[in-house]
Amino acid sequence: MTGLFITLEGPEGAGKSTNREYLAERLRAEGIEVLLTREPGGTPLAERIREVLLTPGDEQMNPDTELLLVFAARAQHLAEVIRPALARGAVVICDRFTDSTYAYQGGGRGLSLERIATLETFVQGDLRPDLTLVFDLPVEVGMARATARGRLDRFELETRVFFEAVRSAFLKRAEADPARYYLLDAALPLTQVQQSIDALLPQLVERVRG
Ligand code: T5A
Repeated sequence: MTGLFITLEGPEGAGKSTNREYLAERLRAEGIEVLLTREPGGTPLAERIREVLLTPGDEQMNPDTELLLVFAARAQHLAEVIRPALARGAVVICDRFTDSTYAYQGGGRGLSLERIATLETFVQGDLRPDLTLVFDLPVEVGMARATARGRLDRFELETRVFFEAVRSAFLKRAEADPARYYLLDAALPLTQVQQSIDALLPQLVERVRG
């Protein structure tokens, strides 16, 4: 068996958290070791950085500070959790990873993609996800789901223009590399979204078993 690194991406309220559990259960049912984690976060220290990133505050966070915090949390997460799990042959399912940085800090905040790429290589070396599921849906549908859930975090308080830019950035990345990205229509009812995930399972199991 070899490790497999799967990331789940998409705008707010797209169903990543709901479906990460579903995908993990389906793989575990095949006898595969699955490590389920998320970003920002995934270790106690990285979860503390997550709090800083998501909690609205009086002081406006500088976009460069935001970018560096995201990668600081990622460095910790990779060292403590992701790399060890991949090394022992587990499937790692990570709810958000560096595609979110390209979408939110790049697309949403307008930071330089070259600068993000430099940090990506600095923090990750040549590690990239093997497969990325992009849960795509119209901004208003995702925001309605997030709002229905209760209090909004610092990102969820952003404007519609910001979220349209985030969504386009995800779509652009998915279009540029169809071998790595699997695009799902997350506006469909949950059962249909999960049918699309089921369609992926045989090839995933085969890749893990080599
Ligand atoms: N961030 C993150 C960056 O800016 N840069 C980075 O590099 C990284 C890694 C993290 C924030 O950090 C930012 C992006 C984010 O703003 P988060 O909590 O991890 O925040 O991410 P969110 O997208 O905010 O998480 P959400 O919980 O809002 O979205 P999910 O996980 O996509 O959605 P989920 O599964 O919780 O579902 C939301 C609601 O919709 C329902 C669910 O039951 C739930 O109530 N739902 C559906 N309803 C109808 N039909 C379906 N198909 C449904 N699927 C789910």
